[in-house]
Amino acid sequence: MSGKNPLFDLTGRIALVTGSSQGLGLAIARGLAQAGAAVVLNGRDEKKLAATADALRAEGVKVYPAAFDVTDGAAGAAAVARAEAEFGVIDILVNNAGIQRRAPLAEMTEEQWRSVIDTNLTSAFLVSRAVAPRMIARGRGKIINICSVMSEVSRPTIANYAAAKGGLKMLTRAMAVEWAKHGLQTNGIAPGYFVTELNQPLVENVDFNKWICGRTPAGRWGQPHELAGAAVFLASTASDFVNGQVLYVDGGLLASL
Ligand code: GCO
Repeated sequence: MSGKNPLFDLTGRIALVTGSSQGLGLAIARGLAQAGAAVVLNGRDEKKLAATADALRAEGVKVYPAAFDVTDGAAGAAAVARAEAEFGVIDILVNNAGIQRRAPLAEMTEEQWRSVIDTNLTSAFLVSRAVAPRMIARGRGKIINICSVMSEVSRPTIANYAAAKGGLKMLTRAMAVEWAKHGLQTNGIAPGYFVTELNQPLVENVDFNKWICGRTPAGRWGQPHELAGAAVFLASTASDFVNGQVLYVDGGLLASL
């Protein structure tokens, strides 16, 4: 028996992961690469993206850095066209890009609201609109939207983020409903609380850290690499009849009152 289970083998596949110069996006990109995929990395900062691409190449990963702003539809479409011409047609799209702009709702500025909605929700529409037509023409493709436990619940100061992630859960279902007949599978992964750059202020807050470890049945924060398995599953043949679903990787948080 060969080492790789063909159900989860991504050899020969190309994956675009938005927001993959660090954090969960980088962990997902690395996990897909370890399953055999070549990876198109994305971020807005070209230097940071180049450094991440070099680090992955040093691990033997075939990488193509594509620096573009995921909230700019025209720039994203051009970048996708360039990546597909120079690197190869995208088989797997992971809409991961996301930011946080925490503020009490009554004090939240329009910029704090719009920037989170644009980056965390609208970007998935824009990048998927750039990638899906060729997946549809080919009769196959995998789209994975990185939702959140905040697709189901919220907490004070993140109304913009929760609204965006709730919308991303429904966009996932809408994509599945329209594109399944073309051979595409669109699903979501919803992380609980993971140790990332975006959450570092929370990890370092003694009271918040204690609350999360008590609120999460696993009694701890997730580590980015712990998201890779769900991504490989939803990117592979193993999930060819899974559509419109959101897989919660949250240490049991949403199962618990
Ligand atoms: C927060 C956190 C969360 C997590 C994650 C949970 O401020 O509560 O940033 O939003 O990042 O989204 O899934």
